[in-house]
Amino acid sequence: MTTEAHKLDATAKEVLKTNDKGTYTIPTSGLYPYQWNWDSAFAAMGFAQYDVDRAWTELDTLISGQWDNGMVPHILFHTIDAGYFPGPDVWGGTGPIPSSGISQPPIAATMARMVFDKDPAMGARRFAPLYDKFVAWHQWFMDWRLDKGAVCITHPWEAGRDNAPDWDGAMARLDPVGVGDYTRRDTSHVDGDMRPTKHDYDRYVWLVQQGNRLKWDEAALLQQNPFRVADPTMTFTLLRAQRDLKAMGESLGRDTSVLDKHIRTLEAGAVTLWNDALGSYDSRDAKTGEWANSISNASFLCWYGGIDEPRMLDALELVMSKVSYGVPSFNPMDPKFDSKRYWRGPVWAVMNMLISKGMNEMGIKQGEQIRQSTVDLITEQGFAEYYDPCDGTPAGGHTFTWTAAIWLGWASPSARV
Ligand code: 9WN
Repeated sequence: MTTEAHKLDATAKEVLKTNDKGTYTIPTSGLYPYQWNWDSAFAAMGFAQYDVDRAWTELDTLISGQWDNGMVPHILFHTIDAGYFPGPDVWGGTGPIPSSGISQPPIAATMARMVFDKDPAMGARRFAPLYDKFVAWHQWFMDWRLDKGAVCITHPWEAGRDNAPDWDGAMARLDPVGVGDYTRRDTSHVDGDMRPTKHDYDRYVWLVQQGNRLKWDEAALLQQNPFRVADPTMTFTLLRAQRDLKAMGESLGRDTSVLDKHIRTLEAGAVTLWNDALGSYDSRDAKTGEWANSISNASFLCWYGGIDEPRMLDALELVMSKVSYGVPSFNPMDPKFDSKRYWRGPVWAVMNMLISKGMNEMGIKQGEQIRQSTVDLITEQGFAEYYDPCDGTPAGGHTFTWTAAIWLGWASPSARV
């Protein structure tokens, strides 16, 4: 391993240490001062490179926020911080810990399996009490979020790809009447040009207010929430998570037959996200049936979900050929592409890992190209939240947990031994 890689390993551990609150990790101070669901799962995978026990603690804390209906929230507000909006009072979450009222891409079972494999004896002991809780969380998606077997989001934040063009149609149809005045905090931490617009925020906040008003009753939300989009992020990550949960369940000697059924349902759901005219997996508005016509980085999660779709290789080659650092979060040939604005163009190390991991497992050589691009970005630009895919400029928050975790657990040469 090179001296530079050694140094980056040390810096990445420092980033995790800086953001470590003892039993959970924040994404970065200031901009995101709480525990986020998928960020935490990535953090566990990073910790597992040098402290497997701490990795399990991260997952324990995440699952300790689980609601009675099985949902594991996207944010846990452990201690109140006025620097983030919307906080727990706006959300009105009904779980054991103040929280948001929606979930996030369910990658935690997959990350738990990576942690499990680091020390199978400890894994069996630490995961045994979590197994049923993961089954219940995944069941909540199956009960409340399916459309033709594909997994829907009920708020753009649920997919973790907040302002992706995938939701533009559904967002335009929302009328955020009565949203009232509010003060954004995100734009006091980072440049507003790198963040979602006011048009988006009015609708994000309105959807939160609506959920709070309905006490996050999923049956009522199913009737009344005008936003419901079936999305490749959720569908492929849940499909993958069910497979990993099944593998861990089997090693614990549990009956996993219900997971087999879910896997079949989700595989059929994934087929309904294929947009033939676009030649790509796409998001579909569950209210109108309309395609988003979006080739996003989530479209390339098919391999991670266990589905080999050779036509996605053509799409990948095309988008990669238009940028210096892949994988861009949105098609660079589309007029809506914006290289600096969050999920409308920038490249994200976390998505790269999921895409590449899936490809590598299927023996698809382009997966290594994506890993190398991620190594270059982190080596040249450090541990940013995301990067401009055209010139690599770091964007959003800095000293970022998930990028450090991706380095330690996947991109670094030390992760490969
Ligand atoms: C809202 C923490 C989170 C990530 C999301 C990312 C961003 C939050 C925000 O930050 O979303 O959940 O306030 O912008 O889009 O994927 O989990 O890093």
